[in-house]
Amino acid sequence: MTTLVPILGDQLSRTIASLDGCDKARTVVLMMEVRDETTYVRHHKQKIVLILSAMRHFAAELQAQGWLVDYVKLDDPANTGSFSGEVARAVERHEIDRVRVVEPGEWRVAEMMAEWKTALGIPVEILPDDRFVCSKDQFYAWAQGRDRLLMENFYRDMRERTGLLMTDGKPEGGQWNYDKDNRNGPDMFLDPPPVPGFPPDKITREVIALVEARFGNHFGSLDRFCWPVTAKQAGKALDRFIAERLPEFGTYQDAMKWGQDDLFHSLLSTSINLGLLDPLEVCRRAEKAYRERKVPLNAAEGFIRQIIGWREYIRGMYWYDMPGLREANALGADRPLPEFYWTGETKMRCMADCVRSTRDNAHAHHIQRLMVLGNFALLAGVVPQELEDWFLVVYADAYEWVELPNVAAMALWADKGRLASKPYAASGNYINKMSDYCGACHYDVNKKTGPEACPFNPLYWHFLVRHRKLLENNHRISRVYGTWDKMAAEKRQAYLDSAEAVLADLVPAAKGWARA
Ligand code: FAD
Ligand code: DLZ
Ligand code: SF4
Repeated sequence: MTTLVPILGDQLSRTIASLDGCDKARTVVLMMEVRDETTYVRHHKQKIVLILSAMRHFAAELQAQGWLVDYVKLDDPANTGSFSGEVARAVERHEIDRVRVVEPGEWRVAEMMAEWKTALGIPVEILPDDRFVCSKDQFYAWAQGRDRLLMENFYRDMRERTGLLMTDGKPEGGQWNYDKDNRNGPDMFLDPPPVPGFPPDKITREVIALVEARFGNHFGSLDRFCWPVTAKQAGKALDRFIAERLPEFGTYQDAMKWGQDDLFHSLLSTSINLGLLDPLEVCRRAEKAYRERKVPLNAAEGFIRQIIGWREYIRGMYWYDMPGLREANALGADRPLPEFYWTGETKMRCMADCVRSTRDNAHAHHIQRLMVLGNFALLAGVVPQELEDWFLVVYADAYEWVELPNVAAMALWADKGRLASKPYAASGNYINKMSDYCGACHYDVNKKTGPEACPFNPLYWHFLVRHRKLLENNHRISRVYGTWDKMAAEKRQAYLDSAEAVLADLVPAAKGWARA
């Protein structure tokens, strides 16, 4: 009996469930670089290099451990270009009796996998992905029957279940959440320690050459590629983060600074999502640093909340709300994605800096994604599916299970508030408070209307007025309608006219950036 174990590009965990209990002498591990995965959207070049290089390194590790690995390269002339085609070929090639695989992260691939049993005519065992702290079943059990699926409630359950930052059954320090301590803007003299980079080795250089040759016209630059591509490198990145940047992580979590792409963030999402780091282990390391008094509670709690709170909740919501989430558009948004999301050519200094970091690093940190890139699209009424494609293309950590709920539900409120109780809509004032972008911007953040005004200011009111029917009874937002109603009629008209002028100036992106 020979078993085929396909391992997908984001399943690069040493403890992957599909290998557990397998006999090395009777198992063929299949890893596949396939055209369909590299092109279903036109991923940022760094994202493709990261995944293919990490796959090649992982295959070499498994081989060194004595596994028989059949590694199909992208330029293999016999490569059929799809997971299903390559699994079928491998079944023939190795006279396979059964397939054992871990469920994929994406709905799209789960649909493919569901057909394998019939197509191959042999048993196909699809195992749950136990690399998440909360299983799908546990999430469904938590979600079912609740009116509101609030992240904060889910997070408290996860703290209790994992015991992280719990003492005698109570949250450490007496509170569940220290977010109020985590809202500092950038200090003028903020000087975060550099994030460790991992210069490309021979394997990565080969992949870079392949990607330049085959995907040279995809978005993004490869010049600064230095992502961890092995578990060892990811472990080093984690060590350095815990020692050097975690202590300030909480305080400056929401800050933005021009030209400073990393601040005190961990940059560990690519490694966690690929499987190079285990999310629970990452949280335990943060807790240990707190218990040893090396980091303050607001930092450790804030960081742990991002992982066992937000990350697990987002993954649960994806499976709970699919396949409908991909079509969701509660606000009826119909504006094409503006061109500057791809070119960065805009006089809005905040937006230009976020797009630049995205192009150079295949990364932007959370508040840039949410309150600049997402917020503008929300206010302008960009079609959710166009922004979703953009986010899926441009970030090295983007897979649909994590990208889609963040974009559709958190940033665009396309799910009508199942995930976020109110839209994350903000005027220039918020960006000014949390960043140093505005001082040198072409626009004036203090001007509310007219051609010199920060575009976020009139767009904010235009958004609220457009969606009054849906939002004015939302107790978290209804107050602002009182402010609007008290404004002089001319002022209100000036806001609406200015917003219309901003919207009229938006140049739609050409087709073909995200999908061929
Ligand atoms: P840190 O700031 O150091 O946070 C620590 C960890 O917490 C991250 O590594 C990540 O694993 C986790 N985390 C924090 N917030 C979230 C969240 N909202 N959802 C899931 N995990 C979270 N994250 C992705 O991994 N892939 C995506 O495609 C993605 N798209 C996003 C789109 C939008 C519109 C928004 C608002 C957020 C998105 N995020 C996504 C979440 C978050 O922005 C990134 O995880 C984070 O910026 C990664 O950088 P970091 O590792 O330095 O994170
Ligand atoms: C994103 C991606 C890319 C670009 N290429 C590959 C690949 O060639 N082979 C592979 O196994 N995985 C790749 N991936 C990651 C997959 O898209 C991911 O595993 C599925 O979408 C499931 O989340
Ligand atoms: Fe962005 Fe407005 Fe500030 Fe300019 S003034 S950086 S557009 S928020």
